[in-house]
Amino acid sequence: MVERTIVIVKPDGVRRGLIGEIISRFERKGLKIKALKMVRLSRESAMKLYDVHIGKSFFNSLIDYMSSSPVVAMVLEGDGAVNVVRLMVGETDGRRALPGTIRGDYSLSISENVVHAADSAVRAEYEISIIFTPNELAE
Ligand code: FUP
Repeated sequence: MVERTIVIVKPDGVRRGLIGEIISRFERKGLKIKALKMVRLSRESAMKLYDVHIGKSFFNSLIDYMSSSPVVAMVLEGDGAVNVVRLMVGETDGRRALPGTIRGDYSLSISENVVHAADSAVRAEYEISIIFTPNELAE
């Protein structure tokens, strides 16, 4: 089923010059880029994005980090896009993520793990609406 999902190149990925590498992987896989932008997330947007983690020990540092410098957000479309992208991103902890995945190849950290990707189609639509305006998503 054709789905869309959202990927965010996190502040560490942008700072380390990995934007092009990450976009290339998704393009080579055959996913279509439907929207793309660089933006510095407000604390409010970061909190909405990670609302499922409110109250956890790492929540405040996660919000500080995600709003610390620009990120690159993109909407990707393709057959089974949500799951395909999660597989390409790898496990949360870069030390456990398999080689060949983005986190497995570029991260040694659980907090600075290069990319975010939505974990369901419903969640993807919610997260897309936090970052992109309807106009930016127009065909
Ligand atoms: P993921 O869906 O793989 O991005 O992982 P989670 O939703 O579990 O976590 C979201 C983000 O919270 C991680 F990318 C980094 C941060 N986090 C921590 O800093 N420490 C933790 O123990 C778990 C998550």
